[in-house]
Amino acid sequence: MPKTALITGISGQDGSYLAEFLLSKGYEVHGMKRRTSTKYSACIEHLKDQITLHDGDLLDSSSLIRVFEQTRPDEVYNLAAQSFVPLSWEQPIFTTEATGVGVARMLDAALHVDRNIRFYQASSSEMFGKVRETPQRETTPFHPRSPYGAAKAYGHHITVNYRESYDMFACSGILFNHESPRRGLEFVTRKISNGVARIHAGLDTELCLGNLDAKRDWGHARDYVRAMWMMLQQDKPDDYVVGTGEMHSVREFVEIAFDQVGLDWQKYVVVDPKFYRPAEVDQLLSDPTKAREKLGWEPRVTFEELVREMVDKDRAILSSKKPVGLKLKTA
Ligand code: NAP
Ligand code: F7E
Repeated sequence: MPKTALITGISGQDGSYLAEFLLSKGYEVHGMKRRTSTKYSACIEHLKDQITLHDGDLLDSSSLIRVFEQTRPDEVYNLAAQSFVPLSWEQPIFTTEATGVGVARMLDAALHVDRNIRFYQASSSEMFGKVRETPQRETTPFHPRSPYGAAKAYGHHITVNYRESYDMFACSGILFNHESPRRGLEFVTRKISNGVARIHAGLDTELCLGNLDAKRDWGHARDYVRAMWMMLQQDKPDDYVVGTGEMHSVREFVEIAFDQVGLDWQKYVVVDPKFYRPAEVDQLLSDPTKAREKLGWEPRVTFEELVREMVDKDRAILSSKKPVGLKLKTA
C-alpha cells in the first residue's frame, strides 16, 4: 500500500518541491490550498495530474477536519503560513491566526481524526531573532523580532506540547532560509535574481534593496524538503535545526548574482530605507549537527550554485517571455 501524505501550502515554494519528492517515493499526494489561491499555481502546474487538491484554510477548523477525513493521511506536512516577515507588521493579527494559531487547529484536527498521523511543522530560524548564541541549535533560546517570528514560536511550542500531551508523532523542523527559482518575488534572493535578469535584459536600470549587511544561512529548498521527510521516518518524533552551517550577507548574494551576468553591482544597486524593518534579524547561522548525525541529512547545493541557478532561471523565464506566476507583493 502506498503511503498517503497531505501537504498544506502545496502551492508555495516548499510545497511544490515536497510534492515532487514524495511522488518520487511512491506516495499518494494530497494538497490543501485556499480556494482563492491562484497566483502560486505555476509552482504545481506540472504536477496537477499526479496530485489531488482540496480546498481548506488554516483559519477554518471545519475545513481542516474535512480535508483530514477526506484524505486519511499517514503523514501531514504543515507548510501553510503567512510567510513574508515584513507583511507580519502590517497584518499581525492575520499572521498570528494563520502562522501561529493555525498550527493548533491542524494538530487538533489530526488528534481528533487520527492521532497516529505523523505530523511535520514548518518552524523557522526567525524564532531565534535577536540571537542568544551563534551558531543556533535546537536548544538555543528564542527571541523573535517580528509578529511572524512570534507566531512561529507559538506554532513550535504547541507542536511540542501536542507531542508531550497526547503522545503524537509531531516533529518540528527549525529550517533556516531556503530559496530556489520558485521563491516568491518579494523575498530578497528572488528579488535580486529577478532584478539582475531584468537589468541584464535592459528592462530595468536599478535594483532597490534594504539592509545589505543582513546575514543569513541560505540553502536550496529541494535539499530542505528531504529533511522534512527524513524527520517523519524516524522511530521517535523530535525537533531538528536544518541549515548549511554557512552564513553570507545580502551584499555577497548581490555580488555573485551580478557577476553571473558580468555586471558591476555597484552601478545598479540603490539602498532604499523603505525596505528596512522595524526590528531586524541581523544574522542567522545554523548548527545542523543533530540533523546530520541523527537523520544523515546533508545539503547538496552550495551558496554560490544556488545564486547562479536562480539568476540563470530568471533569465530563462524572461527570455521565454512566459513569466512564472509567482506572488508579487510589496517587497
Ligand atoms: P510560501 O511559498 O510563502 O508558501 C506558503 C503557502 O501557505 C502558500 O501555498 C499559501 O497559499 C499558503 N497559505 C497562506 N495562508 C494560508 C491559509 N490561511 N490557509 C491555507 N494556506 C495558506 O512559503 P515557503 O517558503 O514554501 O515556506 C513553507 C513553510 O515553511 C511556511 O510555513 C514558512 O513560514 C516556513 N519556513 C520557510 C522558510 C524559507 O526560507 N522558505 C524557512 C523556515 C520556515 P496561497 O497561494 O493561497 O497564498
Ligand atoms: O529577507 C534583507 C532583510 O525577506 C532576508 C522567510 O522565508 O526566511 C525568510 O524570512 C534579509 C532580511 O527573508 C531587502 O532585511 C534587504 O534581513 O528574504 P527575506 P527573511 O525575512 O529572512 C525565514 C527563515 C522564514 O521563515 C520566512 O518565512 O534580507 N533585505 N533588502 C531585504 N529583504 C527583502 N524582502 N527585500 C529587500 O529589498
